[in-house]
Amino acid sequence: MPRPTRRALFATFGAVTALPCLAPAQATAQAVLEARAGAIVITQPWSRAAMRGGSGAAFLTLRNTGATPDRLLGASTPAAGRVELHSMVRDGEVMRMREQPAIDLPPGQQVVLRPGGLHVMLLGLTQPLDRGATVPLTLRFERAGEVTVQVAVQAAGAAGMPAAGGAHGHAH
Ligand SMILES: [Cu+2]
Repeated sequence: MPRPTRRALFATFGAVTALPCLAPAQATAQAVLEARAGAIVITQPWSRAAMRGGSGAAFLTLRNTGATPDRLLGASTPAAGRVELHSMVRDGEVMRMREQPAIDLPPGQQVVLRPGGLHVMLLGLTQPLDRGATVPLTLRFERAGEVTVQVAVQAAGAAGMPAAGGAHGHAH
């Protein structure tokens, strides 16, 4: 386990001050949310509506703007009893979720967590994920420390965040 360093703590404070103001929960939840932890830029965290007691998944884009590799080690939220990092792997004809110990973030690269791929699994929801609401999700990075982002809950079948301005909402 990496020990917390002064650098990581500093990164955490930097990230907190960079958090955007929270929009009212009934707003469209489509604002482009961006947060930063050290060299890691997190954009557009989103999820799908889900019932209390069930499970859900959070999706987001992670960009390592630094020159050093980092890793997403885990996450937590008051909205779920347990949070895991998952990937999807093919098992014969079906895709199955598999827990990942970490998600690698190579320097200068972007990693997209999305439906059908890597995701943050929210198990045992302690509250419903209501469309239009936001839920806090604290991400823990090996180097960059911790940052809390606001996950925008979309419709149950949503494929992604609505595009800013609505011009590119649905690609066919
Ligand atoms: Cu999963």
